[in-house]
Amino acid sequence: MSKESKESHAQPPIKPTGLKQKDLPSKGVGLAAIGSSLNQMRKYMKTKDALALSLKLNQKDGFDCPGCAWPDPDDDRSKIAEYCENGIKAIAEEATKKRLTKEYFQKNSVVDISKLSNFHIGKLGRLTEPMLLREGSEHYEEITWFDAMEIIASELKNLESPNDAIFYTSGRTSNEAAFLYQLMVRVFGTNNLPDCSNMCHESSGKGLSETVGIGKGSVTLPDLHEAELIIVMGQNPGTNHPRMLSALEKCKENGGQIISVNPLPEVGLMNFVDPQSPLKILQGGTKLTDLFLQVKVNEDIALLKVIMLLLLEKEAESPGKILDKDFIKNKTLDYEAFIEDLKKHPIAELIDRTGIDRSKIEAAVEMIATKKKIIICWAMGLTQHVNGVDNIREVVNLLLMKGAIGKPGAGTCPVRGHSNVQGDRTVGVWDVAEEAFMDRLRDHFDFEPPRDNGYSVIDAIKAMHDKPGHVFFAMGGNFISASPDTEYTAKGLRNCQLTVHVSTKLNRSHLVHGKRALILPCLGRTEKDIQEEGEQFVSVENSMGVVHNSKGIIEPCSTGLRSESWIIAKLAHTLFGDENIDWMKMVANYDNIRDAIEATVPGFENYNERVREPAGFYLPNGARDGKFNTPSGKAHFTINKNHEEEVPADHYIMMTIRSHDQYNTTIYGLDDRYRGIFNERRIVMMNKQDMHREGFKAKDKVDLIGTFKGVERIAKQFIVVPYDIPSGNVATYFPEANVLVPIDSFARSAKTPASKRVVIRIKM
Ligand SMILES: Nc1nc2c(c(=O)[nH]1)N[C@H]1C(S)=C(S)[C@@H](COP(=O)(O)OP(=O)(O)OC[C@H]3O[C@@H](n4cnc5c(=O)[nH]c(N)nc54)[C@H](O)[C@@H]3O)O[C@H]1N2
Ligand SMILES: Nc1nc2c(c(=O)[nH]1)N[C@H]1C(S)=C(S)[C@@H](COP(=O)(O)OP(=O)(O)OC[C@H]3O[C@@H](n4cnc5c(=O)[nH]c(N)nc54)[C@H](O)[C@@H]3O)O[C@H]1N2
Ligand SMILES: [Mo]
Repeated sequence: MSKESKESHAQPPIKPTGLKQKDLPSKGVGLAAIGSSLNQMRKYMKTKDALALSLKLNQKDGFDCPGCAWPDPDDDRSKIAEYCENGIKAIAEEATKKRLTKEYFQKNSVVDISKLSNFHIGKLGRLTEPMLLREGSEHYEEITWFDAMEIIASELKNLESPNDAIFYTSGRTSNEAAFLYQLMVRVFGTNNLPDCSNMCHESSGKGLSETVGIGKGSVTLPDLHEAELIIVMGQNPGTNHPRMLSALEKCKENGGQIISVNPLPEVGLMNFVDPQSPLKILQGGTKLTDLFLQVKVNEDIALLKVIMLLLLEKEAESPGKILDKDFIKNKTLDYEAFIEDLKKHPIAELIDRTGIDRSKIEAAVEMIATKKKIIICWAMGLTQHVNGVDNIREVVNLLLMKGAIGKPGAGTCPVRGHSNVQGDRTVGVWDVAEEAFMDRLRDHFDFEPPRDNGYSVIDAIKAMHDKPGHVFFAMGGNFISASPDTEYTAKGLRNCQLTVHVSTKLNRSHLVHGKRALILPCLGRTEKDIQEEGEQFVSVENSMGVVHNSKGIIEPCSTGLRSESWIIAKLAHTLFGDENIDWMKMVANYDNIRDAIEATVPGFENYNERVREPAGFYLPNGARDGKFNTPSGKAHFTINKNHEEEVPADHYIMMTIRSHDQYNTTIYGLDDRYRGIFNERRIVMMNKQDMHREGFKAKDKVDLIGTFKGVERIAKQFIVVPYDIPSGNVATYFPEANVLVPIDSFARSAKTPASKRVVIRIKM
């Protein structure tokens, strides 16, 4: 074996690109953002497509942005689209004019391609035809759809047990494709349905279901507009959910206030210039954050406990004025036990842990004490911790004390990531075999679904790592780069008998493959989808539980593409024929799939009719209406603990975050404009005092070494960037630093990888 082929090629290669650091900009969005997105469109798209798409983005008769899951306004939408810089980048990435054809694969071996950066791989263009990597071959080659289906079906049938197959889903898949997919998987006989949600908001789903009886957020967009106070925790909306800034701005215009809780002063969240308002651009924009609490990484529980203790003190001073005692009495359980535990925590110790001045926390308490309509928004900064579920339950405790859930302007707001990650779960993509849903599938389709829980992402990786011979099938996504512990996961994928990816673009997961590998190119959101009974639309669910339609408008980039739904139906047909289920009829007209969803998933009554309403429809949400669907019928106070693992001397807590120019593992560009970091991704943001203590200068090259449970993991050659980050904490970008996220470090009970708290030391 050559030296080269021993390398795993699973990590992005180390190629310095020339870091430049500038001062932080004073505000987010505005003209620079418009410039940046026009640039992307001009560079990568055909003008005709760019124009057509930008006019239909997030419009009622248009297509759903493949970027984030932020909702569209129910009524008036601005015309140049519900505009967003990063939405435009997502579209430019998908609707690129570049094509990646079989000739490229003939010229370049898998190892050659894996030496390119993720940025470069993404820029190769759209996949155009199914490709096969034969056993022992170094090049992908063209294959027909028919032969591809035969290979997958025969490998699946050869498995000893259906549980040796793993079916991953990323969150761009439509409701229709997701439903058909989970149905095929369950007819095949397994619940091995890991999804990107396992790495994302699983902690939210778990924490919320236990406490308020629904695993989704409770608020709507109008609630944000009318809230008196919004607390944004562990989220960077300026980059990841830019349209959320308009909602925050509306809240401020209506007299609301905003507190943000984050180890970093995220510029987009501090000040905002609405790109749709020329007047506001001239005026310099809106100050969004009223109070910034610069919490140390993973000390949110300590902060919330101080806030709740200080609220108790205030309530004692003015009984009945601060807490909602009626709500607590009538709608909740376990308040006394919760308070008893809370009072055991010494305030001074908690404050010390947070790293925040007492006066600032008191200012926050003052704001919270006097408000009734409070919303707490959060994202990965809270969920990706060993105590991720505890974080969410602690957020709920605070809202329950204030009676701030189940009424207008108040509630929980986990801000989802992928544009249909919430919908995929709603229609059954879940490793958990929920009894009622399995019963409904059985009754409607006349088969016996498997009743054991399947693998989540962590379980799936371990199973592939420990035992050769699995079939790994991915509906979208980039498993090798998104998963924790890159080298460990790579061994798992390489152990597989067959790896299959349904994808729009080439990514590293196609290059870290099983004995055989297939790439199946599919239509993106932006493209027309024509099936036997004519042109189809799909539907998606946004972060606030609104289901609406999305219809592609440009011509598919190649005649070799198929829709995700067609690919699943064809595979299911190849596997099972059409004895119980007429798969090809289901996919001939997506109304048939929606009818099946209506018959098996609660909340989808008259689906086909309501999904054609211009703004879609809201799914039922008990917590929103103040009805808690827990076994007791009440909301639960809970006792939550932080993760108490010691940080050894001279070690740091590292969070892995997104830059402004990426969509998860897709790298749009090399800049992180709002953080003043340009032209380099392999960087580590460090507090200046820590740098001084270590003897590091700006731009020094260091190695990052994880030491979890005595096992060393190394990420080489990161460039030191002095940054406004709490001492003891550092930040790197995902996926470059994923190699350091230990496979065994994940949220208790939710198994979300703890990618926001990785203990490392730093060596020059
Ligand atoms: N343009 C763009 N949009 C996206 C994505 C993208 O990659 N690019 N990804 C999509 C997806 S799948 C998701 S899940 C979302 C992710 O959206 P975010 O969760 O906003 O993304 P991250 O970059 O992971 O940011 C986490 C934030 O939490 C902070 N943080 C880290 N640790 C802690 C902590 O312990 N406590 C607190 N309070 N804060 C902490 C970080 O400083 C950072 O500001 O965005 C979605 N939208
Ligand atoms: N260290 C660290 N790791 C993380 C995170 C973190 O914050 N830190 N975040 C985690 C989170 S929140 C998430 S959600 C996961 C994301 O994990 P994934 O969802 O697996 O990753 P993506 O990068 O979003 O997937 C991008 C690929 O999807 C394919 N694709 C794009 N559009 C479509 C489409 O319409 N159909 C199909 N079939 N394919 C398409 C393209 O081939 C593209 O290369 O990563 C997780 N990993
Ligand atoms: Mo996510």
